[in-house]
Amino acid sequence: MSPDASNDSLDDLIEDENRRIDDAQRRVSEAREVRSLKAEVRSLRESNRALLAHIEAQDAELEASAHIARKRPSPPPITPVMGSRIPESTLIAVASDWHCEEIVDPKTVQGLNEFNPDIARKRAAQFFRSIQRVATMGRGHTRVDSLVLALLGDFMTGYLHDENVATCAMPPLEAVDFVSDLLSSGIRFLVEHGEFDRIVIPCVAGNHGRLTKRRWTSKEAGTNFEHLIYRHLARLFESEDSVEFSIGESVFHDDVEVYGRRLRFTHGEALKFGGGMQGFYGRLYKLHLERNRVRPAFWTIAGHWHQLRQFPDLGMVNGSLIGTSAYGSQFGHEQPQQAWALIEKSRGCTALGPLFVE
Ligand SMILES: [Mn+2]
Repeated sequence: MSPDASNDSLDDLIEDENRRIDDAQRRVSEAREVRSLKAEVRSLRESNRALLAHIEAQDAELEASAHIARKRPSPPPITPVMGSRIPESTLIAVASDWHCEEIVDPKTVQGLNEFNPDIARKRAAQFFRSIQRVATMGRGHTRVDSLVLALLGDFMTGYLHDENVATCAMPPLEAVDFVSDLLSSGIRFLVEHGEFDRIVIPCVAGNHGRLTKRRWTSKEAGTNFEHLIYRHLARLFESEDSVEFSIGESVFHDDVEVYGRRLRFTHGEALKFGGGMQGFYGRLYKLHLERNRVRPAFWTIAGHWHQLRQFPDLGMVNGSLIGTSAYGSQFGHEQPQQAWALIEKSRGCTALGPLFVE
């Protein structure tokens, strides 16, 4: 072996040895790294567990405070109003368009109605009973010591149209007597059973009781049978302290004031149909505004149209006692009914509705 050759193999040996040393060193450092990584993972797992436990504790706390927020303090108890703090109201009842002596044959109105003096007597009695029922209902929430019973005309049919000679069960003077009886027994019933301190009765005549071909508006009191009925009733109840008649001699009567609110009463022919689709609200509103220029009123209350319409901000149009008749059926059908309303001292109108007569 030449010296060169032996040097070469020595070099190789050294090189191999160095490589082994390097390998060993690398494995040692790798092992160290693995150990340190494992330690890191352990520590991260530990802190993760701690964080999860912390979140869980916070969730429980949040839930508890939300529960407290939901639990509001309970509202104070509602106590009943005592004695003088109960509000005071006046009941308004409207009677008109009874046509007491007229006969309605069911055949002439598709069987929708039947009317004759006997039915008139029953419906009139029911009208007054309904006033008592509504007063009792109102007294559940307000004091009702006063009644305004408006008599707005057409209690009789008379011989106004030629055909009325055939459709009336009795001539006009007998009708005057009949109507007087129905109204006086009703007012007597209210005096005895209505529990009112005051019964104020404003009266206006209808178009049917007139003796003249057209209404003599300047001589109403002397040319309309219904004025005779009202004056007769006023004399009958003269000694009754709770009953006050107020008989106007104009077709408009607006002298009844309820807690400072003036009520205007009229039979209602002045509610002219102005065309279009305005309905009764528009017709009544127009009349109300026109009359308010002369003498302001809170409400305008009318009859004549045999159709009950009630407007808390404006007034009322009354229904009828006769119900649908052959003449009236050209305007539509409505069950016999009259109107009532409650006017509360501080609030104005608080309730209104129909007085059923059947
Ligand atoms: Mn009329």
